[in-house]
Amino acid sequence: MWVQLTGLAAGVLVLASCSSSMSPGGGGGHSTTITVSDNMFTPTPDTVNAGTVTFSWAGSNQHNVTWDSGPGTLPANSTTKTSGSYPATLQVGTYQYHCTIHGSVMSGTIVVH
Ligand SMILES: [Cu+2]
Repeated sequence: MWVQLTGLAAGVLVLASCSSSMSPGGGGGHSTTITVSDNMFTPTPDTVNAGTVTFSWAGSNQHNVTWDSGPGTLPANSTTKTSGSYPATLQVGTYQYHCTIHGSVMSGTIVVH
């Protein structure tokens, strides 16, 4: 019983520390699915565990995901398209990316840990 309670408390602490690191209304999140819409990525900044994130196109205009910086070899950039999805496998570190059509106004950050 004590072990179970301790495990539960640890889980709550992890969740609490994660959400408290976000500024109020900053639009950050914890999702392995990032929406590509006109003209923004959601959520950003995004904080996830190492592994695969999937970008999912939801807007009506053409967009792409082009990596600017990150740890190790960057994933291949997505194609430019209006629908569909694109998976990227990420390692621990901070990634910066943007859409080359819309430039810095359509950019994002993913923190992987
Ligand atoms: Cu775009």
